[in-house]
Amino acid sequence: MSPLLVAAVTVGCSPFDPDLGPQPFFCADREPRCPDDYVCVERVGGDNVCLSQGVVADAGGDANLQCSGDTLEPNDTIETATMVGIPASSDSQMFDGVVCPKEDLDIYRLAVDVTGESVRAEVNYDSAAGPLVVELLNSTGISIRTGTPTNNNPDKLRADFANLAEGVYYGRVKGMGSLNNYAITFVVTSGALPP
Ligand SMILES: [Ca+2]
Ligand SMILES: [Ca+2]
Repeated sequence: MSPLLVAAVTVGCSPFDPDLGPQPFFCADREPRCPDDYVCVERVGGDNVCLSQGVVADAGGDANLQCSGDTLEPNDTIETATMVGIPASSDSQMFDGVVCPKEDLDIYRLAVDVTGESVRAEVNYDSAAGPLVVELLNSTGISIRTGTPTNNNPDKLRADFANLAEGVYYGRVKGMGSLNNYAITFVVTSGALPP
């Protein structure tokens, strides 16, 4: 085999090259909606496409591109927080979120109805696309717990707080300078938090 042919085969078949190119392609219906290093965005006209993070980051002033794959926006402040309404039939509620743009904050409001209940905010995501931080905040927006990897799994972060006083609390998700999709599940229970 000639050296030229070896080089061509090596480049063409590398399993370690995640670059799928800059052309948009449709997002999946479920998480993860896009491959690593791509983010799902809504285009004017209404379809949702995966774009490379580099393209999205460079498109801040482009009116044709919105970070609106996250239908929960705006939720960047405790005043505009996404409401968590845990159904009576269940102790938990899940949301699909997107950190986009990089400075995005996603804040969720939940209530502890009875002193002594325990709360969990669990984020599942692909940490390889960029780390996320999940926190529980008190009623004034002060962080009272930061999520940590669960069972050494960096893609599953949990912020647990047992025996909280009755009142309003918030969950907050933010990135560390990158865009990412995630799923967040809130648990409010009078019993023990599930393992
Ligand atoms: Ca968001
Ligand atoms: Ca937000």
